[in-house]
Amino acid sequence: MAYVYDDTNVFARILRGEIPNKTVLETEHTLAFHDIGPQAPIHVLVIPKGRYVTFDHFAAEASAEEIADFMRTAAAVCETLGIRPGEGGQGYRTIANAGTHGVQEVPHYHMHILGGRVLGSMLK
Ligand code: DGP
Repeated sequence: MAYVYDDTNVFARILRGEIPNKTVLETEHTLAFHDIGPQAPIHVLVIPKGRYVTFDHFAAEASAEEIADFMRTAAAVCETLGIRPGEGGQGYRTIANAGTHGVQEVPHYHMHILGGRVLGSMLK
């Protein structure tokens, strides 16, 4: 099934400059900004600038350059915000929700980076 990207979604509007954001890092292919409703002291969203709906869509159709840029920008966010474990920081969690069961609200692929406190143990 081919994904249909909705250009009216809120992250598309952020990328077009129609909605302001608190940017942490920006590159040619990637934007990282603070979540509007933080679930932890640090809650950053990392999004590709390309039109991808979910993680699997991004992995299947983005170029190797876009994917590498996305991953390295996400890692650079952890470095910039001082949350890398063992580097003076105390760690973080990455999450990517997809679809109905993943409870994805915004249909533009994004990685959540959460940190700044001990996080709940949803996976344990
Ligand atoms: P998800 O459920 O994984 O699709 O998470 C979407 C996240 O997007 C949610 O944590 C809140 C955040 N969000 C929604 N609208 C805005 C916005 O206008 N600005 C920012 N910075 N974040 C937003």
